[in-house]
Amino acid sequence: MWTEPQCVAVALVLLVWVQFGEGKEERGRVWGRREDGSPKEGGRCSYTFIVPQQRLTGALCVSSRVEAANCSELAALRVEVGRQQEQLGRLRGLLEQDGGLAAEVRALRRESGDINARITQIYAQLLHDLIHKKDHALEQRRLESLLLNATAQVLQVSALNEELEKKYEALSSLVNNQSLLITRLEAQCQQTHTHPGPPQQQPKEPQSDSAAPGKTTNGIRRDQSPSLSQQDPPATRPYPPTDAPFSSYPVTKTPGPWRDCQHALESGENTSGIYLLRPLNANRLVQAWCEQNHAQGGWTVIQRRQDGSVNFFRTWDQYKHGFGNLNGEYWLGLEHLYWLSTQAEYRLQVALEDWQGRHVFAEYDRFRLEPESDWYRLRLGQYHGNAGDSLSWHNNKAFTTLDRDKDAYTGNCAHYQKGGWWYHMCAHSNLNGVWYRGGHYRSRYQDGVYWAQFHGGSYSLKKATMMIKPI
Ligand SMILES: [Ca+2]
Repeated sequence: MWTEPQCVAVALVLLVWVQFGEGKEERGRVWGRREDGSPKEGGRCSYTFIVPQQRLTGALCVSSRVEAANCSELAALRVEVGRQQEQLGRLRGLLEQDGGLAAEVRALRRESGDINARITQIYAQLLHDLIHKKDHALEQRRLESLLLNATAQVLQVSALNEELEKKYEALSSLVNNQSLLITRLEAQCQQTHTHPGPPQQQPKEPQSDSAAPGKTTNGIRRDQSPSLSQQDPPATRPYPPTDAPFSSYPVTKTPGPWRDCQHALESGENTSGIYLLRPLNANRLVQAWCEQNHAQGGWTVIQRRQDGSVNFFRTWDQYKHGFGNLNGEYWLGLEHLYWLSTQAEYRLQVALEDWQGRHVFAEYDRFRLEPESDWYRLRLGQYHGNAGDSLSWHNNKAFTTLDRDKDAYTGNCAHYQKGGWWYHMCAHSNLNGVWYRGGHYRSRYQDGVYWAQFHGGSYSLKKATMMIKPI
């Protein structure tokens, strides 16, 4: 059992613990100690100390002799308290520093927030620009699509225009032929009923024809071969009819058909005019103009330009079968040319006339065409003449028309030069171009009737004739 002084000491210590348990600085007094901590027998000792909470936990032993406690312990306690106050001061300093750091962190956070807001704004701007560019690309694609559609429509209209032009030309040719036929019929009627003289524009009609006026009709079949006519009615003739674009202008000679104009000449037909021909091995008839008075005669005219009355901007099929008017401008036809030029060896003469009346010619000692399977490729011999050689460059070249491109150029030469020819890339000559009046012409393309060695490519000739004759 504790004695009374022991109980008092315990109560005193507990009181101190209760009052200073929170670690606060307090002052108190203990009986038996002086103010400076030195022992004072029978008196009281004042003290100053801090009692940390942790230091007062656990069992507490107090000496039963309070009076025996000396002030040296109190001084040690004071030193300890002073040391702890210093630590507390340092801690306060650190706390103030922490407060400064916290303010700095808050400022940094605000700044970071501003930067984030700015980044969000820039991102939104970039997104907007991106969407705008995408819209621009879509608009561009839409415009391109519109342009393509417009181009396709232009091409369609162009094709339609070409088709209409072809129909117009065919109708014009038909009307022209009809007019010639009417004129011829009127002349023949006048000759039969009033004037027994030679017919108008009929070059040296043979006596046999004038002696039998009833037979001089416009029917080419009746004119060409009376014997055939007597044996077979026209509808059952073994020969196919000639091509539609040609006129039914009556042939000037009664016998025939001939292999070519040289054959007709050798048969005594020495008058220039329209003759009916049938090449060897060819089951076809063809009408052609025979030039029997030029350069010893016997020339079969295969092409002629003289007044621009016929459009030569034609299709492959038309160039194949021929077109135009036999007594004017015409193209004999590639298929006929092929059959004619392969039955014997031929030479070609190109006769040209400019707008000052100057005549020149170019002659090639061989002329032949390959069949259609080889695009009527041109085979030429040696040149001589005074026009200049503007066709040898086209030797061994295929024929090209606006609808069949066989030339070496990336585009279609016939499209630019407006006529079929044996184009290379493209031409030193083109006698099937546009007939311009007056010589020098202005055009976007070199599309006149020209022979480069004679007046160059921008001079459209007044007259051009291509004709062949056996060697
Ligand atoms: Ca081409």
